[in-house]
Amino acid sequence: MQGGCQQSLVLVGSASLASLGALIVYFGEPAGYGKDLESLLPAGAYLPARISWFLQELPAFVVPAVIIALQPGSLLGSPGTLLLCLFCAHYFQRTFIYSLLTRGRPYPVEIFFKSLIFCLGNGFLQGHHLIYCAEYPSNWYTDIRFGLGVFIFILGMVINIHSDYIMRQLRKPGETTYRIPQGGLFTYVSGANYLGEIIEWMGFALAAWSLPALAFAVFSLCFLGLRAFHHHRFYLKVFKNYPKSRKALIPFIF
Ligand code: NDX
Repeated sequence: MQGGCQQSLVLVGSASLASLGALIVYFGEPAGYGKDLESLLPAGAYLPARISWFLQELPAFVVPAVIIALQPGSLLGSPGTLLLCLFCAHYFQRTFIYSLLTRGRPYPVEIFFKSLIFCLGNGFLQGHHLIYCAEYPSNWYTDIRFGLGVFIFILGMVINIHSDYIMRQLRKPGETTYRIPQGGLFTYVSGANYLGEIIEWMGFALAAWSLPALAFAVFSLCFLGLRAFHHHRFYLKVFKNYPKSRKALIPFIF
């Protein structure tokens, strides 16, 4: 195994530890941005949400895009390249559309730096592994795992973007108040945007059939699943008229 690929596996190990860390650290206390500022009020400086989200998510787009641009010509058109293009499409949207439209509250600088490092590491891990380590059989494009995984990825992305759009419409520019989200998958769950994102990375892991993709999907499930749970609790506490049948993350179940 090449040295770079061994490093990839070390990073996968770190990502798995981060998932475990997220479960332990955030089980009782939320992550410390957005709604969670309300309960934690961390000391320190803040950045405008748009600047923070743009800069922190940018490496997750740029690093894989550079890896694609520098890859050996023989890999053009390979499943790994196509999958990495999907990854870049997600982060293009998150960096250049979501971030620049967000109406979120100021973002703690400390969380900004942690997120920046996370996005840099994850962008490198997924990019390097898909281009230089992953090996796919010649019929991977017709394999059920690839087709179904890409379909699930796109479905999740549509749910995520639509749900983020619904959230954004709850505020006028400059407002920071919280309202009850309505419509789309919010009819069933408080964390509709998170559900979409989790579905996305599960689909990606299926299509990529790789440990780094699986590690990121598990991380997203732990981090966003807990966040959905905390937000659900927040809504129930703040809004007495919050829909009783709405669940935290999984419609009709949890
Ligand atoms: N950024 C992913 N952990 C994270 C930032 C925090 O993209 O060290 C993971 C990401 C990072 C985290 C990132 C990784 C782990 C870190 C963590 C910080 C510490 C942690 C580094 C990188 C760490 C260990 C130790 C384990 C390693 O004012 P406001 O901001 O609340 O406004 C919100 C608004 N809104 C409402 N407006 C009106 N009425 C309401 N009721 C409203 N409710 C919300 O909507 C926002 O402007 C907007 C969305 O808010 P919210 O809270 O629903 O979503 P948010 O959490 O901000 O995520 C936004 C999108 C969403 O689509 C989500 O799926 C995606 O980003 N996301 C977010 C986090 C991580 C992630 C995806 C992933 O893991 N794939």
